[in-house]
Amino acid sequence: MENKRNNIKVHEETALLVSLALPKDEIPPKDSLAELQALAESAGAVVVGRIYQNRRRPHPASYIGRGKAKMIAEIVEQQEIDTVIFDGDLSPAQIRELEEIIDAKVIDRSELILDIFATRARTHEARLQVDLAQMQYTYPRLTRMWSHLDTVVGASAGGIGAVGGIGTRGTGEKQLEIDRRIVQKRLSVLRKQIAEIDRRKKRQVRSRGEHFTVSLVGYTNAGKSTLMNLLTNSETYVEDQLFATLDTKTARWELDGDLHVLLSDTVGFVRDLPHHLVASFRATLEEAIHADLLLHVVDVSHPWAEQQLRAAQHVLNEIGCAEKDILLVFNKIDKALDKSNFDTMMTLFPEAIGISARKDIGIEVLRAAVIKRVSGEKVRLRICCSVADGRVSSFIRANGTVLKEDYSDSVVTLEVMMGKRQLPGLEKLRPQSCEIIATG
Ligand SMILES: Nc1nc2c(ncn2[C@@H]2O[C@H](COP(=O)(O)OP(=O)(O)OP(=O)(O)O)[C@@H](O)[C@H]2O)c(=O)[nH]1
Ligand SMILES: [Mg+2]
Repeated sequence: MENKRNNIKVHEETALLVSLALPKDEIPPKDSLAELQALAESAGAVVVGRIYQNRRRPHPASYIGRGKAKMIAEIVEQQEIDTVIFDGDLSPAQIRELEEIIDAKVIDRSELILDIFATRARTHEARLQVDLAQMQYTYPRLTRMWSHLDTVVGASAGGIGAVGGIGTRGTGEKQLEIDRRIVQKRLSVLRKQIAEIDRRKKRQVRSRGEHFTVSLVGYTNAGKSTLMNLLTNSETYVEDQLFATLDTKTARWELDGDLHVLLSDTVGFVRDLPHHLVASFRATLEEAIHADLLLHVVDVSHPWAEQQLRAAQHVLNEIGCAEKDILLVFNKIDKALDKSNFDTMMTLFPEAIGISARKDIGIEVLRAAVIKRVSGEKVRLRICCSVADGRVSSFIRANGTVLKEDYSDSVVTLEVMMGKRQLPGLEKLRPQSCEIIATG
């Protein structure tokens, strides 16, 4: 039997989507399937149909009921469908059972996401991370494939004829052991390479120590790259497609006068992101983990904006960003047609800043909020410097508000309101004296 899982080529594939409606579902299956369809299309598949089944819980052996599986098998045969994608996580045993009934490749949502990452990963680093995630995820399933090989080899040993060819001869068990060892070895090589990248990335992030760093995070397709492009005049890939961005990009965002931050665009999050993928994308997410401030971008025009926001929060918690300073940014307000949905979101999250990255709306409010975070708590300072010292006075004028100035001989005494975080920058310029006279 040809093993269809060996060669996952999603391009130009026809796909049938299957969803199980369970009582505990947070999102109705219709909407969950709409997302699965967007994911499948992102992977290059052509979706030819959707099938639902209501059940109290998944069937332990075949996920959906056997009768439904047989019905799917008929549709697959009639319409020559290549792939059946299940909107949930299937166990290796369930996949085996389903592939016995249905003559098509059977994959689940996690595998589909892994596949998108595999086709989209451009840099060496992203490829390694996807490789590792795929190997870890498919490992239990590979064991299943090999147990199938086992029986073939076992049969050949029993005299039916040599079936497997080079590499599959010998006892099945030995073969299984050898293949397991190959996978283990590859996994350990990948882990080492990724650990090295991790270290390099950490050094890189540390070297940005004196810059204030801001990361764009949020659900896939929320508009992070569009916002990045608008703020930094760069040209990051923007597409109405899930997981358009897989690699981190960093650029300078000029805030005001001398004030700037380093802004990073990151990979988007999705509901139930495969766990291995989160783990191996830690290096890519390193920017987010170490950023001084996160801008959590939400597509507020989306009917499931709140669920997407919470799913992204869940991933942020998982990568250790729960305690971070996070600004909520509600994007696509130009499109938020469902006013009641938008109003509910604003009631739930009154601190959120509404913007449109595409139409350049609300950016000044966002900029002001970021400036406030960068500058930190305001302090009132008394600074003395030489009148001839142009560097000190231009720093003060760029980063603070001058309240009073007194000139006597060649010395100027200024009273200034300035963000606390600007103090180290000021001290580096060595004014004659600088004291805090009030805070807040
Ligand atoms: N109407 C409207 N569309 C927007 C806005 N911002 C982004 N979009 C569109 O939303 C889609 C996704 O935008 P991206 O910037 O690629 O989203 P992303 O968050 O970077 O997505 P991933 O990289 O896939 O995680 C594109 O078609 C954008 O043109 C906006 O303010 N209004
Ligand atoms: Mg993007």
